[in-house]
Amino acid sequence: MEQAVPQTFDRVLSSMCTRPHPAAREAAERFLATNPGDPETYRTVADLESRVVETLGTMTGLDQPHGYVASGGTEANIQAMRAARNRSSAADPNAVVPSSVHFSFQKAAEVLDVDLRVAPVGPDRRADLDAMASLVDEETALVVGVAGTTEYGRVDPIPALAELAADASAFLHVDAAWGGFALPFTDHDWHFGHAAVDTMTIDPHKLGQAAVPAGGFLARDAATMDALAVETPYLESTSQATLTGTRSGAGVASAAAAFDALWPDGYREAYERMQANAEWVAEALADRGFDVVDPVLPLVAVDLPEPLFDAVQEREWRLARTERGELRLVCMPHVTREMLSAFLRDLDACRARI
Ligand code: 0PR
Repeated sequence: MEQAVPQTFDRVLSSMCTRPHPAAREAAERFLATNPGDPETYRTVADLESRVVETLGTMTGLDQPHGYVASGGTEANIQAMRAARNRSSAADPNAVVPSSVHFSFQKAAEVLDVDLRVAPVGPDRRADLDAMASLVDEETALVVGVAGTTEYGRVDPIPALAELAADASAFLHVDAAWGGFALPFTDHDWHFGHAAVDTMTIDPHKLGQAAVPAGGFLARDAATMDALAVETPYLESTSQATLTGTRSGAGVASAAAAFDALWPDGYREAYERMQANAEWVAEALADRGFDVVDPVLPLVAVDLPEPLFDAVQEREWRLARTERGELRLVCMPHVTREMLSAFLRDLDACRARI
C-alpha cells in the first residue's frame, strides 16, 4: 500500500494549527509511547509537564501555577467549567459567556448540565459588560472572557469581567487558547497578573508551535485542581485532575521543547512577523475596496463576495469563514508574506474574471 503523506501548510490560511517547531516535532516523536496520566511510571514526561506548567505560569503572571497539558482548548474549557461548577454552591448553576466564545463551551455546558447564558457582544466585537451583567445572578458559577477570539482575534475587557465575576462570587475563566502566545508581547490586560482570573486556557498546539495534542489548562489555586481530582486507587499517584486518562506524552514533550527553543525571544519574533503580515494583508485588502476587520491580533476578517470566495477556494487555498460569512485569514507562523502575496494575486485574477 502506498504511504499516505500529510498535506503541507503551503496553502493553509484559516487554520489555528501550524507547522511545529523542528525541536517540538522531534520531541513528540521521541515521547510518543509515554503517558503523563501515570506520572509515577512515566517520570521523565511528568517532569517535562511540570516545566511546561511553570513556563505557562511565567507567561501569564502566575508565580505558583497549577495546571496540566490538556488534549486541547476544548478539554481545558470543559475543565474550567467543571471546576467552577464543582466549587459553586448553586443548586442550578449557570455560566455567562459572550457570544464570541468558542463552541467548546456549548459542549462543556451540555456535558456538565450547566445553563449556558450567552450575551451579545458590543459593536467592537468584544464582550459587552452590561449585557454580561444582566445575565449574572446568584446561581452564576462561571463568567468567561476570551483573549483572542476565534473569529476576529478580539480581547475582552478581562479586568472588568473579573470584577463582575467577583461581585457574584463566581469564577472568571479566560480563554486564551489561541491568543496566549501573542498577548505577552502586547499591552493588553489579559492574564492572572492583570486581574482576578481563576483559570485559563492557553494552547501550545496553536501559536505555541508544539505538536498536536498540546492544550494548556491553568489555575490560580490548588483548590481548583482539588475540585477536579478523583482518586486513583490502583495507580501509585493518588489522584488525577485531568479529563482524559491515558494521554499524549508527545504533546507534553513537544510543548517543553518548543518552550526551550522559543520562549520568550522566538515567540516575540514570531508575533511581530505575524502581526506585520496581518496588518500588511489587511491594508492590501482594504486598498482593493473590501471591508476589512482590522487585526488586533494576527487575524484578519474580510468581507468577500461569495462568488469570489468560492473562486479563490477553487484554487486550492484552504480557507474558512466567520459565522457572518467573512473570510478569516489566520496569520499563523507558517503564513509568510510570499504566501499572502500569492493569495492576493489569485484573488485579483479571480476578481478580474468574475
Ligand atoms: N478556544 C478558542 C478561542 C479557540 O479558537 C479554539 C479552537 C478552542 C478554544 C478549542 O481548541 P481545540 O480545537 O484545541 O479544542 N479554535 C479553532 C477553531 O475552531 C480550532 C481549529 C484549529 C480549527 C485548526 C481549524 C483548524 O484547522 O476555529
